Amino acid sequence: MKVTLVIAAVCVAVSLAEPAVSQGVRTTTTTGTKPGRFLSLPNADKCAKRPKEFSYRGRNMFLSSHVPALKDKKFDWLDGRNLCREYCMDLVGLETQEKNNLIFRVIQQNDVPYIWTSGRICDFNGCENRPDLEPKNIFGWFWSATREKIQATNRIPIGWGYNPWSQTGHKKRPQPDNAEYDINQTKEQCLSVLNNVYNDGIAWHDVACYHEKPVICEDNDELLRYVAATNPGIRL
Ligand SMILES: *[C@@H]1O[C@H](CO)[C@@H](O)[C@H](O)[C@H]1NC(C)=O
Ligand SMILES: [Ca+2]
Repeated sequence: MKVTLVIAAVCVAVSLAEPAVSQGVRTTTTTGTKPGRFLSLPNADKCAKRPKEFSYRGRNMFLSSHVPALKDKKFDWLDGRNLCREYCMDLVGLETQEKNNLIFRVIQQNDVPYIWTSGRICDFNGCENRPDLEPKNIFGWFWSATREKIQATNRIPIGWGYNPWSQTGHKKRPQPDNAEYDINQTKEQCLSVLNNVYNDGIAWHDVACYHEKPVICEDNDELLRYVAATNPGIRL
């Protein structure tokens, strides 16, 4: 039971139909530094009052540093997901070039140094024996919020005019490069958008998930449906 819940919580394509809302979900092995952590459930009150700073295709979003109570706060990747999830949201997914351009614009116009997205590499229990995810650094990435696969990292995605992954980084090599692993065996399992940290403009980087960053949260259909169904009459 525990194992299937871990898969449902974090893995993309392994179990597309698993409800993410059934109960608190263990994510023990997925972030490394803090064992025994769980994915948060939505809070109906917070969902009803969630910040709606801007939207894309009907889904509300906000940048955490624009919410007064969160202004100077930063979050590791899982805490960032949980902040969003209590609002019936999740970390933003950059599924299309149009949406990516919108988020890059928000980062640029507000001079945001970096954010977490919901991107993660599928390298935990449930991701093994999946030839379609190999090699992991090219084919193993997905958006946790929707469990949708990310296209191959080493070429321009189909439907896009550029590769959003940076062509440089700590090792002066194209991302993802898992660079921190070479320093001290900490894997770079999470997807951050960095604003010109390597003189590379605004671009995607694989980064170790313990780093603390502001986040962009995005409405999560599954969590909104769950809260709507369990709170008759609620206005979301
Ligand atoms: C690994 O190295 C990075 C960069 O020097 C450092 O910030 C981090 O704390 C190190 N992690 C561990 C587990 O030693
Ligand atoms: Ca990297």
